[in-house]
Amino acid sequence: MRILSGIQPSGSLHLGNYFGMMKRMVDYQENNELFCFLVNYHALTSVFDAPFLRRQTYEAACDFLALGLDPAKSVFWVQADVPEVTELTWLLSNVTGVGLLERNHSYKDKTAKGIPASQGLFSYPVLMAADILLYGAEKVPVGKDQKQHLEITRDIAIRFNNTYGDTFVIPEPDIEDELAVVPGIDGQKMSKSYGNAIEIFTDEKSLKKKVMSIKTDSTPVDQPKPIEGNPLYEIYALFLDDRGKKELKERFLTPGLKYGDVKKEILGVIWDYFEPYRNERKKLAEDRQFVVDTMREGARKARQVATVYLEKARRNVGLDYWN
Ligand code: AQP
Repeated sequence: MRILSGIQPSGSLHLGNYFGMMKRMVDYQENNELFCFLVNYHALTSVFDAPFLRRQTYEAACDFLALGLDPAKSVFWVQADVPEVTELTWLLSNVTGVGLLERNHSYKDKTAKGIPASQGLFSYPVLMAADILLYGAEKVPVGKDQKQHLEITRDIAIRFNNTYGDTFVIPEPDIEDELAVVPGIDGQKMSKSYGNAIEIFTDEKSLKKKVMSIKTDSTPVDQPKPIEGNPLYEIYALFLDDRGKKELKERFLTPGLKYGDVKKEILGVIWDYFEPYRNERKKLAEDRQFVVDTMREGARKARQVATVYLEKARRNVGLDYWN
């Protein structure tokens, strides 16, 4: 099956990105045709600092490679290295109702948080639709925050196919309920831009500071602790199998549990979990040429698929005028 997903290089990648999308992508590469990319055109909707974006694009490439994305088993590239996606965005724009975009929650949330209400931000889902349709993706692993964007992609693809004839594969979202929304240290959705994220590759001191500030409720020590909506439980559970989760639940429900002790455990769990990846990450950061060559080769492979779909779309809308 062809599986595709992307991530914005708009800041340091965090546990929400990892469990919501990155880890699942790495797992999928074993038995599927995996397409994975860094969506830097999308990042332009909220990042206006060129050196920062440049740096983060490189950092995100190192992160993904260190976490196990294997360029020999997948196609891994940077979105702007295949600029055909912007042409497809234009073709799709003409079958995208303004009402569809006006109902987009993410646009409303982002502008409410102070991100400028630009035309780029408004049409973010059309660029995302182009990303997905340009590669014929059948399945798209994402966190729950992207559910509506996927529905918009499907609407646009269906409208295009109905207008111009069968052109695009209609993709299915792949959202895992348990990992749908990883909470940040304040209990809200963990996000790069909300200052509530626990970064994957951070130093031990910063990690400690973040973990120690995970929001807790004021349940007395001698009372059972809540599970649902408790960021401490939810973050810890990310690292556990079913049996571990069951035991953790019992500990939370047994009076006497001290949140301070749980935080120390979580710190150790996160630090140990990423230990091998940290070592790999260090090696990659010292071999820039390898990373650059890998990403260029990924873009070459991605482009081969992209041009086939773009040509088909151009033909079907009537842009093949010299033939
Ligand atoms: N908290 C989360 N829980 C589960 N999944 C999440 N994802 C992000 N946050 C969580 C998933 O990570 C993938 C990549 O996200 P993105 O970088 O393209 O954009 P985003 O969803 O907007 O991520 P952020 O961190 O929240 O970025 P900002 O703050 O820049 O908007 C997606 O599959 C997403 O669902």
